[in-house]
Order: sequence, then structure tokens, then C-alpha cells
Amino acid sequence: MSVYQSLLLTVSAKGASYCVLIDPDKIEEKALPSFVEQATGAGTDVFLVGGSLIVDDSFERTIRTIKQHSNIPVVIFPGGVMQISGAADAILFLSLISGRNPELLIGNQVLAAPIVKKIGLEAISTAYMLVESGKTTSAEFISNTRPLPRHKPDIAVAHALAAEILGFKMIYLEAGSGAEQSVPDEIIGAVAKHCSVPLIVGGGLKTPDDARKKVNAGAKFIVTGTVLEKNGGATLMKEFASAIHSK
Ligand code: 1GP
Repeated sequence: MSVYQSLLLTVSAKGASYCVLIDPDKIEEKALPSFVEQATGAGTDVFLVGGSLIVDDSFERTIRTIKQHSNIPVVIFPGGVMQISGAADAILFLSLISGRNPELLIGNQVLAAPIVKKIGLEAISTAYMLVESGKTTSAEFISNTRPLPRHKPDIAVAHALAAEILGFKMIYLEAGSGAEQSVPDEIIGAVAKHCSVPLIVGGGLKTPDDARKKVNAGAKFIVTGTVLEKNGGATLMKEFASAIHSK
């Protein structure tokens, strides 16, 4: 079975899937094994690994450490074209379709595709959509793109429909890491209503209640990163998992 199929099976079984984002730049290597074990025990379904600004060679080591300490899928959420590793189970093969930066729509994908193919890494084509979330986020600044307006669900729906017609397997609605405001429920609801591609929602989720609202609006995968870097702990991860798992 492909990793993509296994992710969808988890959604069918649990209602939605809890994804914990690990940015190798933001967690101490010493702390990683116990964090991974706690997250696994708390009911995490997927580890995403990536970051906008990974400054050393910790990317590959981080994936290997996670694999040593957990059996759940490790999926690369690449912050750049260098973030590819055969040690992971799959990669979200992203195209930043909310923006109009050709390098992030197709340029980086052309550079990455031969490597992904050569190492035999499963690629899950994912339409990445940045949504306005208050102050400028790193994702917005680094990508040099404008996010989608947060009060115009019809614009988000039109992008999502284009993604569906183009054959993307996932749509990632992103407010940006550490965003002031998460993706509005109205945008998630409108996209889920008009489009059948599974939705990942992340960025700025601070409480389990926030996460539950996103699932109720139509998200199938919920991502948390910053809140765990700040407040960590098995208890909070368990609360997130149980808020997200509606079945
Ligand atoms: C960022 O969606 C992820 O790409 C997670 O965001 O760090 O705000 O949880 P946070």
C-alpha cells in the first residue's frame, strides 16, 4: 500500500489525522527521541519534517532519528529543494499555487523531480495555498508571494478547483508557521464543499479546540508545530489527538 493510501485509511478510521511538524532547526537533537516517543504514544498519525530555513545538515539526521523511535509515517514537508531524503516514507511534492512565483509553481519541482524519481521516494502531489493570517509570516516572506485574502472564500475555492482539475492529491491550506490567525473556518468549509481533494490545514493552531473547529469545517489532516515547540508535552499532544480524532 502507498503511504498516501495509508494516510487516507487513517482518515476513514479516525475521522481526521493528526500531523506533528518537526522543524530540525527548532528542536534540540538531544530532545528529539523523547519528543518522538511522546508524540507517538499520544496518538500522532504522521510526522511531517521540514522548515523554511534549515541551516545545517540536521535534516537527514532528524528523519533517521524519528524512524528509529517511531513506526508512524514520516513525510517530508519541504521548505526548499534541498530537503529530499530517501530515509523518509514520502514527500509532499508541493506547488505553491496561491502565489505567482514561477520558481515555486514549477521551477523547484523540475529540479527535485529527477532526484525523487532516482531515490524512489513516494511523492504526494500537494497544492500549497497560503492564506493571509495577520502579520507577515516566514512562508510569505521567503516565498515572495501574496497570500490569499482571508475574507474571500470564493478566491480560495477557485484555486482549490484548479488544483483538483490539475490532479493534485492533497490541498494544504496554510496560514504560516506561528501565524497570528489560523485559516478561517469559512475558507476550509467552502473549499471542502466544492472540492473533494483531502485538505490539510496548518499554521497558527494554538488549542485543541481550534483544531476541532478545523476538522468540523472539513479538514482531514491537522498540522501543529509551533504550539508544541513552545508548550510541548504529552498531555497537550493527547488533547490535540483526541480533539482531531472524531471517530
Ligand atoms: C507550518 O502549518 C505548519 O507550515 C504548522 O504551523 O507552526 O503555526 O503550528 P504552526
